[in-house]
Amino acid sequence: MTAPCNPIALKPPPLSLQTLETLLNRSNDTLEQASHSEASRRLKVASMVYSRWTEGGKDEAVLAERYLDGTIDVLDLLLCEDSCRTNWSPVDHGNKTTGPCSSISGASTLLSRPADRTASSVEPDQEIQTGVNHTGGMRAGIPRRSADQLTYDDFVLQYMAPNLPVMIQGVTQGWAASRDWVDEEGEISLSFLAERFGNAQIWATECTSAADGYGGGRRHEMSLREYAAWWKQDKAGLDDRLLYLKDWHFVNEFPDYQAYSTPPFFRDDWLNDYYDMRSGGKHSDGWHEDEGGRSHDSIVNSDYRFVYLGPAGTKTPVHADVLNSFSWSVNLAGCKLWRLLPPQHTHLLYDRFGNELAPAFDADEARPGHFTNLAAARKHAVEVQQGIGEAIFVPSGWHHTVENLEDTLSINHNWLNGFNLHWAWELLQKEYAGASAAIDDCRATCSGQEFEALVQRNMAANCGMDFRAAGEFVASIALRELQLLEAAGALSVAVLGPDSRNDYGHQGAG
Ligand SMILES: O=C(O)CCC(=O)C(=O)O
Repeated sequence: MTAPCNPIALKPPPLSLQTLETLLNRSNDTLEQASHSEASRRLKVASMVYSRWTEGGKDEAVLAERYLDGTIDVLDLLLCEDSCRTNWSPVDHGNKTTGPCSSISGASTLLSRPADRTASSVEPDQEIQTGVNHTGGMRAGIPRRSADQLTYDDFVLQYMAPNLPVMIQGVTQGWAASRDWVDEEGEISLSFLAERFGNAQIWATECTSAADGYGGGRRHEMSLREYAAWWKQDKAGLDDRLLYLKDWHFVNEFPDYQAYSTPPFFRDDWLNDYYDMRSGGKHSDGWHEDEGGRSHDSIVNSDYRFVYLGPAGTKTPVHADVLNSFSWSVNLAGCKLWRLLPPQHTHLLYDRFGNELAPAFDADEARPGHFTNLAAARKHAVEVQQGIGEAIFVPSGWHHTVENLEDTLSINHNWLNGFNLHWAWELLQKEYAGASAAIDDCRATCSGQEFEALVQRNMAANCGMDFRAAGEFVASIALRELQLLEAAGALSVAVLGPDSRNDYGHQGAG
């Protein structure tokens, strides 16, 4: 069986009227009105952003913080109005199961979430003790749901809108990657990968010791064929290094291969849609020339869709995802241990001066007087094991670590949409302030415009976007939303009022 379709072409399922009503939280609206309100809000924001962008000019100065701040605040208000601020009453999952990795003892137990927490203060499960206690007192488990029993509406209401993690089982049926990249015993088919994609250039990160920052060590550029050769040497005990292949832009590099299809839960993905629109369907090779020669560029020309491949023991250190995006990650082979901390406790991950981010939840073992708040962080964190065919939804701003407990091959995407764009914007503002402060002493030596250009360049290097890219991103998506709504006939003058259409693209709105 061939893979269902290219992940690029797929769209999320439509939300039901009932869910729209819940999101809008307008108890007086009829269902139909709720749907119209949603369409109306989307039209308004699309009109405003598009017309401002195209008629306001593309002068860097117009992209000043306040201008975009206003734009995105309104976008947030219109697209994510109540959903991000409502009190949520998540249902009791009530499905206690064991973790997926049978070869690992003491798999996590799963719990239900408590009801009536706000999105910003919501905590995962109550603390319980399990057989395994990797980092001393860490809570076990996040809800585990079966893909064929979880509706898109439930995913949105229970996890995406309140920004809570979930593990979704059974999402890889029919994937070419599950069939061809893994053998009958469930082991990674390195020979297939090396034969088929051997020339691909990848980055392998050293995870050899704690001195590497627990998985954030030196990076080596090599071909996949070379990486497969290293893997053989490693298994034969002939190479001391532990190398983790990360962030391989597989879809970008092999757009016609159709290795998998994005699970419907994760298809409302403005970030990758934007990069697809930019590339006009043509994918860059993910590389570009710069002053120092060729370097990998996942910022400007590429996308946020990745393949990860690493032997047991490889790790990813503590981080929150790029641009405060959501991520999803699916195991094709192997088992991962995830540890996640809700955003309101992020400060506990920093050293006692608030400067350095701990590389791991147990980094205080090596530096006890330095990372003094990690014991407290562990109390608020959750851990879960992820097995084959399971997709974890990692919410925005949740710092996390990943450890491959077995040889593991996985696919992951980062994504933004109306539910988390406001967090991306918050991050960009912080990055802007940081980048500005870092070169403050240059102000006297260059013009305002030169200074701004420098700040924007550093910002893009640090977090993946400058204000111009952010503006283009929001405007493109707004326009796309508008076109989709128009094509679907979801907009009518009767619903939106006679003036709404005139706003589109022609008058400076707002
Ligand atoms: O699988 C890994 O090692 C890291 C993946 C990750 O951090 C993510 O998907 O957010």
